[in-house]
Amino acid sequence: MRSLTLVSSTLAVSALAAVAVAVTAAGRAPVVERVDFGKTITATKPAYDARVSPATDPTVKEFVIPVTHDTVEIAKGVKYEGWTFGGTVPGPVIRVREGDRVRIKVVNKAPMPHSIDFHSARIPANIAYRTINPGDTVAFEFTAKDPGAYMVHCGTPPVTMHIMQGMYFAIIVDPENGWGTTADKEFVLVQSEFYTKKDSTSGAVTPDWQAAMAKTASYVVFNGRAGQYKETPLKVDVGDRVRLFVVNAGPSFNSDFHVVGAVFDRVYPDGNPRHVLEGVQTYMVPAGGGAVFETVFDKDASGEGLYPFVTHSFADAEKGAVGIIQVGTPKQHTTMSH
Ligand SMILES: [Cu+2]
Repeated sequence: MRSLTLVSSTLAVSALAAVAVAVTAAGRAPVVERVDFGKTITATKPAYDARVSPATDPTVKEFVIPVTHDTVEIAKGVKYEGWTFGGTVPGPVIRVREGDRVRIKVVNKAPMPHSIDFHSARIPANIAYRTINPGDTVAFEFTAKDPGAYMVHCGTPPVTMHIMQGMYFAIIVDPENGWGTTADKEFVLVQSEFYTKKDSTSGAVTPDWQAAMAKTASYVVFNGRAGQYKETPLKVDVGDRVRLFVVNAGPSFNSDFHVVGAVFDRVYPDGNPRHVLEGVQTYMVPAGGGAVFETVFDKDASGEGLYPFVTHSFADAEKGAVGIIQVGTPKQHTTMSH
């Protein structure tokens, strides 16, 4: 009887609490959006989906991010045992607005310790970015105070290894008052390097630590796979203003980002509109940095056609850091120089 009373009291308290929440929700309380990246998986076939949706209205955004060890394809037909956020390399894109409260919960489903480091957060690193043991979780929150295109990565030593294994993704913080222009198409491109060797007996492609320390990359890629956007171009229409969020995960190279046949009418270093540059051919994104690039594929200028995007450090482009923006439906596909 006594325990029954206790249960009833608890239920009563719960009911009151539920009402309180309902009243608050009807007032000015922010609506909370929750995304579980264990369930919402970024498409990687035929290519990592580089398109990015606008930020949603809720001012509190919660993200659950599983850490897993998964097989990924880093070049055509090259399978690799990667370490991931959300099962893909890069991990999922997070997009919020300046001023949003961002709640992060990372669940380590991998067999070894990992961690997470948000470049967009101002937060004590020893608490938020602490080691997460297998089966453990870490949860923290921050207010996205600084607009930009940021890197997120695992910071567990040796960090070079955790990044070259695939543990990174982009977070976009939209400026409170928007970007000042209206983009017709928006894409995220994360540049990174893989350092690999082939096991002589099994034939498996495995990490090459010596190559990583010597900075002799096997592949330099956009969005986790060498050359994928040559086969599956980013498609836009004639007249479109295109906004590219470029994040460079490294672990060690710069990205000298350039679009062949276009000039950027705006570049925002770090993705902050207060930094605006105008009329830019190539802009360097450092390892661990990001930038926002805009150009318009005008009818009487850079209209219908194919426009390769590259790192203009061309030895790196040769290793896979090249893709194509297809504007309209051009007839000729085979005679480009890049
Ligand atoms: Cu890690």
